[in-house]
Amino acid sequence: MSFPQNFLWGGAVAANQCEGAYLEDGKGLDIQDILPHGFSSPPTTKPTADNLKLQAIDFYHHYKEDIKLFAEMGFKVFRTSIAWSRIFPQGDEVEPNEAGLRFYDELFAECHKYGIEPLVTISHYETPLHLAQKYDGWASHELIGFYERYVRTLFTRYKGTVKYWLTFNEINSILHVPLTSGGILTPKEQLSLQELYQACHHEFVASAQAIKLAHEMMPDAKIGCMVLAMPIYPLTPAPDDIIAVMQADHFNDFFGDMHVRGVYPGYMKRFFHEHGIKIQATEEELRLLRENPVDFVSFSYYMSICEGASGKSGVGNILGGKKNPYLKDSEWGWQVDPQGLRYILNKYYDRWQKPLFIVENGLGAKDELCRDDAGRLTVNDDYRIAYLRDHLLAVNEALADGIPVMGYTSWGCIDLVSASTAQMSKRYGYIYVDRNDDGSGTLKRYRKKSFYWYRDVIRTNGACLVDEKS
Ligand code: BGP
Repeated sequence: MSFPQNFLWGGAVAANQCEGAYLEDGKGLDIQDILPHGFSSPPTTKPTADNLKLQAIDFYHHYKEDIKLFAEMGFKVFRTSIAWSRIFPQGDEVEPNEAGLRFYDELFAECHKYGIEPLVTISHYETPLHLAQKYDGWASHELIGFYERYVRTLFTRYKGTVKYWLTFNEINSILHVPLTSGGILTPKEQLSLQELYQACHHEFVASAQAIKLAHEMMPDAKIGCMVLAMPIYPLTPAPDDIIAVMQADHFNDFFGDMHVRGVYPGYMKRFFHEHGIKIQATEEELRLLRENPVDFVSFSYYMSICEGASGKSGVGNILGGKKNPYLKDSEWGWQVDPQGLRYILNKYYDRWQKPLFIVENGLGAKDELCRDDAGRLTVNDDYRIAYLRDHLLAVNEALADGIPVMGYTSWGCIDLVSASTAQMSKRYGYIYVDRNDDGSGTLKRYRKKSFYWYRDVIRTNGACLVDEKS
């Protein structure tokens, strides 16, 4: 097997999908508190009782128990996000909320107790609501300053404690879900391309500023961007389809290009010109972008998609696209494609020549609790094991291709609330959490069959994957 000795095995969550405690210890509201049905339904005006994220899996109070379980699986790294509104409840204050900072002090200390490195997403779909309401989120240039203050606060507090950082979760999703991704309350249909791409520019500048600060304040830390990766295959070999794929790719690669190369690419300048878009950028901002590339590129990977000059777009993780007749769907219509992971790792490394980190991957599926031989409650999630095994074998292939992959954190290592649909029943975890879509449940945790499987994968540094295959 090709997994290096220092490969960072682990799991990933985001604050808004697991913490709950949505008003505790001075936390302010964030945009997820008004999105009870996920990102394709309109927001409410205030938090409503049917919003599962308000309590989520109550990680805020269960984190010790949960991290202990992660340690039992042998995690080397745990990816989570910091809820911006715990640190700056409104987002635009001058002084941070000490109780929020203390919560993450304790959370990271708990990780280190077991030798688990925290990997922190600075902004994961949880812009403080006040920033959305008062400034229209990242549509406003002012967000750059608020984010800088937030980031400076985090680096001051957690330097020496957190070594791995990501600036924005799935930054390219802002083009598709501007409220979830960019805290922009203006409905997407009313948002002009000018406003949307200007918002991207604001995030790029904020990201570059964070990278600069990280390098100045924490020379040992590594900071990366995070993109939603979705390989796009041509529907047919027709040249029109190939060009359609190339253009669709550009809208995703744009985000990595800005973080690695630091200049607006020619294909985007053309698009801006043809659509009358004029990005307002100062010389200083453009220099900041040029001079502060990321240390690594991280990404989520769930599925691939097809594109072509004609035909209807179907479902998929945020970006969408056309169905591939050679692939099977998950229960939520995401097309399962392990080889796509090897493909995207090769493609990204060819393009950017930066170390890569798979920070999300997994299967959202319905689970049923049952009893094991010893009478303990568990889930026989062989479908999840098969999905993860096939994807890890694809990572192994990419490593053999010579791609530097830093690590792998599977998504939702403990069941949590779905980002797209806000359901509990779309489960990803190695650990089952007793909570249902109607909000009922004891919140008790149970080890699934995949828990023991992943523990073996980590213990053997991937070697057991081959035995299983043969
Ligand atoms: C990504 C998000 C995550 C996560 C995951 C799974 O797009 O970064 O927050 O939720 O997808 O998606 P879902 O929860 O919709 O199944």
